[in-house]
Amino acid sequence: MCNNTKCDKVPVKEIPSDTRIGNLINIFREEYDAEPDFIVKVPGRVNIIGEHIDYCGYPVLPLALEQDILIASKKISKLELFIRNSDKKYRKYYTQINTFEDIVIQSEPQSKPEWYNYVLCGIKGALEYLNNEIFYGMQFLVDGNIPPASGLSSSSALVSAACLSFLHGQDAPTNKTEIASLCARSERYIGTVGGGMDQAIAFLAEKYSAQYITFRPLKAEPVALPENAVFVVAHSLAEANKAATNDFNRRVIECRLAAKLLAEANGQATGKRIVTLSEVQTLLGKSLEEMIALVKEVLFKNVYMKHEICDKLNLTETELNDIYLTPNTRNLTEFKLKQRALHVYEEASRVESFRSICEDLSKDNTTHNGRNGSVTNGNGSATSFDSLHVLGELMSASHKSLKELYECSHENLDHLVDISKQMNVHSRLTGAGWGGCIVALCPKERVKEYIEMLIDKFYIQYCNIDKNQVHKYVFATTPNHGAIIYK
Ligand code: ADP
Ligand code: NG1
Ligand code: MG
Repeated sequence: MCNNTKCDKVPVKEIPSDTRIGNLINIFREEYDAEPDFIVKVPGRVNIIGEHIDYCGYPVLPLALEQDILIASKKISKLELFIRNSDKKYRKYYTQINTFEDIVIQSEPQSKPEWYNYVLCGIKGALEYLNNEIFYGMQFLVDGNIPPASGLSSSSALVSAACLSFLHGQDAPTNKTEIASLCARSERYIGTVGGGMDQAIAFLAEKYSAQYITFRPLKAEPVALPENAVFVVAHSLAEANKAATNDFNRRVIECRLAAKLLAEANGQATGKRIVTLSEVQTLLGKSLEEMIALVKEVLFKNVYMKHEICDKLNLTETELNDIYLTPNTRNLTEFKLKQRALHVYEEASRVESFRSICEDLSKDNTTHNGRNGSVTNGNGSATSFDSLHVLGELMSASHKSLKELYECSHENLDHLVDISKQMNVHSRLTGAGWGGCIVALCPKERVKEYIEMLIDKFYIQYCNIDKNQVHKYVFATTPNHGAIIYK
C-alpha cells in the first residue's frame, strides 16, 4: 500500500479518531446494522484563478479545502447498491447493479437533479472503467460539509468519492491521475460538460500549496503561495445548482463555437471535430495576446444568430445541434462568441502571470515554506507587498471579466467584491458562479479585521444573518491534501 502523497496511488491510511468520523461510523451501524469496511474522504476546492477556462484546455490554479465529502462503505455479496446520507433531508436510494448501461442518471433539463444522481455518476463511471466486471454490491453512507451548490465543488467531491469508493470496494487499482480523468468524464452524466479542474484537484492536491493544473495530459504542479497571503472564502448566500439550468453548458458551447469560427476564418480545416480555444491557439501558432487581437478582428459582432453560425461553418441546423450543442442548449438561437472568447484568452493570460509572480516570490523565499510554515523573507517585505497587490489586481480583473464578459456573476457576489474593495482587499467569484462564493486575497495580518468587516457589512447588515451562523459562510483557507482512503 502507498501512503506517500507524492506517489500516484490514492493513499491508504488508518481511520483517524475524530468526532465526525466517529459519528459517521455510528450512523452507518444504525443504518446498516454493520461496520463499514473503509471510508473515503474527498475535499472540495477553491479556485484561486482561472475560471471557466478548464473546458477550453487552459491551466487553472485551485487548492483543496478542509471541507470534504466522506463516504463510509461496506461490500455486500449481492450486486445491489444502497445510498444513504447522514443528513436526513437527503432521500435514501436503492438499485440493483449489473452493467453501467443499467445506471440511468436523472438529468431532466431545467430541473435540479436528486442528490444521489451525483453518486450514480461515480458508480456508472466506475462500472464502465471496470468493463462491468464487478464482484460486490455496496452500502454507502455519505456525509458532507462542503457548502453545496456554492462553487466549492461539492458535486465533484461527491462524484469522486462515490467512484473511488466503488473502485476500492471492487479491489480495483486507484491511480490518482487516471481516476481524476475518469471522474471528470463520469460527472458529465449529470448533464454539465465540465472541464476536469474539480476532479483533478480532488485527487492531485497537496497540503500547503495550490496546484497549477494542466490538461491533456492531466498534470498538477505545486505552486507555493506567498507567505503573507491568506485566501478567504465568503459565501454570497445565493446557491446555484449547475445542472438545473443551461447557463453553464451555454458558456461551454459558446466557447466551442468561437473556437470553430476562429479556426475556419484562419483557413484551418478542422472538419466536424470539436476544437477548444486552446487547440485553436496551438493550430494558429499565436500567443495569447495575438489570439485576443484575432478575436476582436474575427468575432467582432456582439451577438451571433444560430443560422449565421451554420452558414459560416457550412452546417445544417441539425448538424450544428448534433455535433456542437448539448441537449439543454439546442433550443438557443443567439450566442455571444466575442465576449466569451475574450474572457478565456485574457483569463488564461492572468493565470500565467499569477503563477509566475508566485514562482518569483518562491525563489525569493517569501512563500509558504513547508510543514512548519517557517519562512525566510529573503527580499524584504516591500517586494512581497507589491507582489501581493499585483496578484490581487489579477483577481479583481478576473472578477470584472466574469461579470461583464462571461455574465456569470450574481448581485450578492458583486456586493461582496465591492465591499472587499472598500477595505483594499481584492477578490473574485470562484467556481462556476451565478451564486456561490468569492475568494479574497487578504494580507495575513488583516484577515481577522477583514472577516469581521464582512460579517458586519454583508452577513448582518445586508443579509440579516444570525451572527452565530456566520462561521459556516466565511472562512480562511489552508491548502489541504487530496483524496484519501481510511481503513
Ligand atoms: P458545486 O458548486 O457545489 O459543485 P453543483 O451545482 O455542481 O455545485 O452541485 C451541487 C449538488 O451536489 C447539490 O445540489 C447536491 O445535489 C449535491 N451535493 C453536494 N453536497 C452534498 C451532500 N453533502 N449530500 C448530498 N448531496 C450533496
Ligand atoms: P463548479 O460548479 O464550481 O463545481 C464548474 C466546473 C469546472 C469549471 C468551473 C468554472 C464541473 C464539475 N465543474 O465548477 O470544471 O469549469 O465550473 O471554472 O463541471
Ligand atoms: Mg459542481
